[in-house]
Amino acid sequence: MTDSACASRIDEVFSELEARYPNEKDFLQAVGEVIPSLIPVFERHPEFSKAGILERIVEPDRALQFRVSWMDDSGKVHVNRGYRINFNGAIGPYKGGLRFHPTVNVGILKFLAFEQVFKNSLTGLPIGGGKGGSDFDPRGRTDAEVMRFCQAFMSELYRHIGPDTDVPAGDIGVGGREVGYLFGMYRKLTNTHVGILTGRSLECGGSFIRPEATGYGAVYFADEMARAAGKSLEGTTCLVSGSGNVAQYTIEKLHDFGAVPVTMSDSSGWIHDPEGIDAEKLAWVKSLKNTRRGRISEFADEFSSATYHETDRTASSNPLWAVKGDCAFPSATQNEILGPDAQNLINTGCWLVSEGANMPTDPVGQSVFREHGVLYGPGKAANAGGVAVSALEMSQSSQRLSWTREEVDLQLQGIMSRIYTESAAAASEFGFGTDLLHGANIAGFMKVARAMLSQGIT
Ligand code: NDP
Ligand code: 2IT
Repeated sequence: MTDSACASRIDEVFSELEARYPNEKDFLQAVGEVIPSLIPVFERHPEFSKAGILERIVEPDRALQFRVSWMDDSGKVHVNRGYRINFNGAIGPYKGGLRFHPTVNVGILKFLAFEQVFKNSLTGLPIGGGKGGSDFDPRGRTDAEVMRFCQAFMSELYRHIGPDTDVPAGDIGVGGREVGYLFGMYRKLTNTHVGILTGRSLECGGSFIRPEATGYGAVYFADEMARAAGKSLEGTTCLVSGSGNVAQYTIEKLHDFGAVPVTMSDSSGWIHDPEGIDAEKLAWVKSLKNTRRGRISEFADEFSSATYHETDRTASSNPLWAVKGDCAFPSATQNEILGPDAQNLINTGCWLVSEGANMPTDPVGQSVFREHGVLYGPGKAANAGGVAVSALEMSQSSQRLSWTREEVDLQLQGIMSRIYTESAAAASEFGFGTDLLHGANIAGFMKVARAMLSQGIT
């Protein structure tokens, strides 16, 4: 195929996907972000086109949907939808989190699972890509209700997962508590104690540093980007969104680098503390969010240096991203930095963005960052630390050994550094300069494409 024929075939595959899945906007956005990066790759590798790699890599290996029936504390019966998407298993068992959030649907999980394929490949570890979850909303539910829901969810999922088949973990709405209940039910149903879920507690065979890994990794990745540009995180003012797992450990690691985080958020609003969210305030947030399960608005009642602002969902921009800062760590959810937000970040002098969340910046926002030369770490690279340590947890489970905290943290640092180097090298090799978005897409793609090629048409 000529170069232009190759580019038009790639466009055609995307148009067919748009026509087939018009309602899966987030999935189409995720694929649309990857497609431009692949054009020079397919031009150089006609064998990929011949083997239909693109046509195959955009369709999940399989997608499972099931009913989850459970009873609340008052005896009322509820029905939720449960899902597990096995997107691509060419390089290892399917691996990826479970999201419990009312917005969950097939399109959102396909976007997350598709991202996960590239991210997992980037870690250099043998893990395929998957994602799952439910439209169950844990907010406002008692521990007993969450436990019954998790048990009902696992009473179907257990048939489809296994340490060499598919290994779920946490994501939004699924943390240590949920993983514990899910694991307990799996063990009860199968009478096996194996690594079928990562993010388990240490007592249940989990790994040191897994809870910290995504946030720590996003900061290690930011440090790589800053150092390569002759800059440093030390003394920087950092904007963080979210107040869950990823946001909390991003803030914890920023302290180690001498940076000053000044914002956090939840789905209701955000806080700004110009004096900095220090270790004491962070410990208070952990207790608020992980134990008392309260709202971030309470931060401003507790600490007089902070102000609270409700989020206006109808507004075209989120004022959190207009706070003056050097670095941004979006750590809540997808599409939380839109074009106007990216412009606000530029206007206030932000020079680095490291994405803890999955796909937090929309395509317009990404082009604003590109135009202004912002050091931009896309989610599939910057937040890969979480799943990387999940893969290390799988290794420890198989060995029936537990590595030390220091050992796992050192491996995490090495992995984040390699992801940076390989993404930067791929960008440069394929003519994208220093653009890490293209670089991460290409570096993640190559290993999966080669594995698919070697396995024949399956
Ligand atoms: P948590 O459930 O621990 O925290 C999520 C945070 O984001 C909460 O503060 C939540 O607020 C907020 N949030 C969720 N949905 C929305 C929304 N629609 N609008 C505004 N705020 C929202 O999840 P995690 O910290 O684990 O996940 C955060 C992001 O990081 C997600 O994009 C996830 O996919 C990604 N990620 C997570 C990894 C992990 O290891 N956990 C690994 C890699 C990426 P509220 O409490 O009000 O719901
Ligand atoms: O998006 C992600 O990488 C995760 N939610 C973590 C997946 C995992 O298997 O640890």
